[in-house]
Amino acid sequence: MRMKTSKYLVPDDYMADPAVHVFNGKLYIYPSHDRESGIPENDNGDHFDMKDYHVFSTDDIENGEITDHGVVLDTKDIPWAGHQLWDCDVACKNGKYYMYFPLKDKTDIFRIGVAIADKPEGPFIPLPDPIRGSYSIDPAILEENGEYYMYFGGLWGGQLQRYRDNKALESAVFPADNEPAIPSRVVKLSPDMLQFAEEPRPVIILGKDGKPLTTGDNRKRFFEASWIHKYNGKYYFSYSTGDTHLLCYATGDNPYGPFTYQGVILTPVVGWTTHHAIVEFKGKWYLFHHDCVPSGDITWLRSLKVIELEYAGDGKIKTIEGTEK
Ligand code: FUB
Repeated sequence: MRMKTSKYLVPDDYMADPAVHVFNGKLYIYPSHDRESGIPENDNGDHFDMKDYHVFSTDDIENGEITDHGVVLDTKDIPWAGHQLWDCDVACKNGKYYMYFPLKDKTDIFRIGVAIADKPEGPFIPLPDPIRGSYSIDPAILEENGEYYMYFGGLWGGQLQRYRDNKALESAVFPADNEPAIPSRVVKLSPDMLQFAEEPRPVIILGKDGKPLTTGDNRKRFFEASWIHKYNGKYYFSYSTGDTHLLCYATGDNPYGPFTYQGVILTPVVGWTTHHAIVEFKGKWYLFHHDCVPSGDITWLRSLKVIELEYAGDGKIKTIEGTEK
């Protein structure tokens, strides 16, 4: 039976930005933990002022209980913390679990930190410093043949427009509408999982004409919320278009890309942000995401959802409606 309508996973709290993985046969969900901070809404996302993470797990996403493992990392325990604990992801290597999280440091610059656990449900112990050379937000990890790759970056409040060639600019630069759009980044992690093994590279998304998407392609180009999964030997790089509120995807033949734009996964939801994870569990594919229906469209109080995701015979993802009738 197909789960045709989406369902809310944590009805009694606000959770967003799901990263989802199967570890030891169970599904683990790593969301951001939204809260009311009283900070007014602005284009910089200051109203997203989260302080901690919970982990959730289940054996049966369609009918089973969702276990809340409680607070597994708190900014008060992160030595370099400023504020704003945004979207994280978790990877497993040699029985250890590594959480990658974006957080503003004490000078209001987003960096990506690492915290380590012995179990997928944590608790996660943070390292004293962020990853050297890290910047911006929204890390997502791909494991491929024993190598681990991090995709990251986000515009506006995510600060990606302040960097070019991995160097900080004097001030933010947004390319003109006819210039290549600002890309997400991808970088291989060091064997100990704690640092970048190389300089981050741009994730190039090509249009059907074989040319990189431009800033003006704002219903297709990357904005934030990178995710990566494999299906039938292809790499599916998916992301939010931010100010046009779509989840889109592009496919490629290797983790570094280039990727070719394919289409829309999810049309706009209630709320400004849209963010997701795609994962296979017990033979079915699922889209995890969030919306602001339960909070009455308070854009910084988001609720976790899941719905089954389907591929057409040609490997295309069937578009899902963000607002169900
Ligand atoms: O949760 C804060 C930010 O909102 C995330 O980092 C973005 O992807 C967007 O969902």
